[in-house]
Amino acid sequence: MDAGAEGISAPGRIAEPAEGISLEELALAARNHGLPLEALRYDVTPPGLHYVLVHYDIPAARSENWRLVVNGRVRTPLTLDMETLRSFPAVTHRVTMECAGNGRARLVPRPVSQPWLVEAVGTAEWTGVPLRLLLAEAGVEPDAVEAVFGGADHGIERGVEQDYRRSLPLAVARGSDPEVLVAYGMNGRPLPPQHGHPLRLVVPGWYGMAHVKWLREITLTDAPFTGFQQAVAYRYRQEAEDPGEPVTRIAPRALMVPPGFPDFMSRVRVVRPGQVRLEGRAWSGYAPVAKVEASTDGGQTWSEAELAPPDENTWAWRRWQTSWTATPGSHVLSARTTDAQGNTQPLDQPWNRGGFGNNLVQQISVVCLRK
Ligand SMILES: Nc1nc2c(c(=O)[nH]1)N[C@H]1C(S)=C(S)[C@@H](COP(=O)(O)O)O[C@H]1N2
Ligand SMILES: [Mo]
Repeated sequence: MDAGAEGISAPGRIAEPAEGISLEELALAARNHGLPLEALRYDVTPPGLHYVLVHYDIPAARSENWRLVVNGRVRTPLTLDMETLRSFPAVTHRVTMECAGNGRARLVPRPVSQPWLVEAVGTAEWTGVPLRLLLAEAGVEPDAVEAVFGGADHGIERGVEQDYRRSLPLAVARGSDPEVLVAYGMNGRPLPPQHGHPLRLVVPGWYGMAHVKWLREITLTDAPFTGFQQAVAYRYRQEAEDPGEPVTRIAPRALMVPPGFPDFMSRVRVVRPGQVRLEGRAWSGYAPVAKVEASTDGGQTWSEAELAPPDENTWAWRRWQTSWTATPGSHVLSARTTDAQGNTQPLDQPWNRGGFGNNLVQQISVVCLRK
């Protein structure tokens, strides 16, 4: 089987590197949407502006008759309704979520899939039950190695008919930092349909594919899960035959709010001469952000930006800012981040067949007017 691509559901379709965008990809892109980059200004992404990625259809789901089943290698299988889930101690975590395919549209050759530029990101306050509490309630058997999460959505992906399913190693599922949530709330409200109503998984620090929406089954297994979204899709591969490495945590990225105002068709940014405030957000799924640098000369020279002090939201993006004196002419602006483990962003594309984890430094073309 071929390396993973997201959301192409035509039977038998093979994700081959491509040049142009197909009508099928346009139809897929029309269902899903990114964060308008000006919304990087908000600590928590306002309703409707968080990116959305759905492989198949949003399933019919009503919270009144929703049940979450916990089964497999457990002492006591559970069937939990929403009221019972709400009776567990609730926690809220602010989490930045990013699609593993973010940045894919810039790859050459470009993998056939949802053509994200850099906008597949958002930050929300997720409320729910720590997964470790549900696992403790069910009593995990000593031979369990993974938890498999099943969503209620259904479709065909490259010839394979399936429900959306992903797994986590038991140590991650039971972890307390990051603490995995079975979430029923987003920004203080019930989950909206497109974000998994009434229940989803939230795995702070991990790329979006791990955060299973419309969650209805958690199965503890004594062997690693080999389903499509785990073993076929979402692997870093160079060659189709290559088993690849699993896509897991979010690689560091800084994004800048595009300064000035846009030219409608070229999307070039236009500014006036003088002081221009450059600001944005930076995050990493490995460790806290340690620094952000900005460049206003196409990446030749870099200077350190001012970074907001760390707070309790370890898995949420951090604000940064700096200032630039714009002079008439064309400029290329960039920002890049480095996390506390020393992970940073490349200046050359990290290509792989699925187009995952492309955290290439952002480049924004700006034209500064004469006055
Ligand atoms: N059940 C289910 N869960 C899913 C998906 C899906 O198609 N079905 N898409 C995944 C992917 S690839 C991403 S990037 C995130 C997107 O979450 P959001 O739409 O809430 O931003 O959900 C993940 N969870
Ligand atoms: Mo994704």
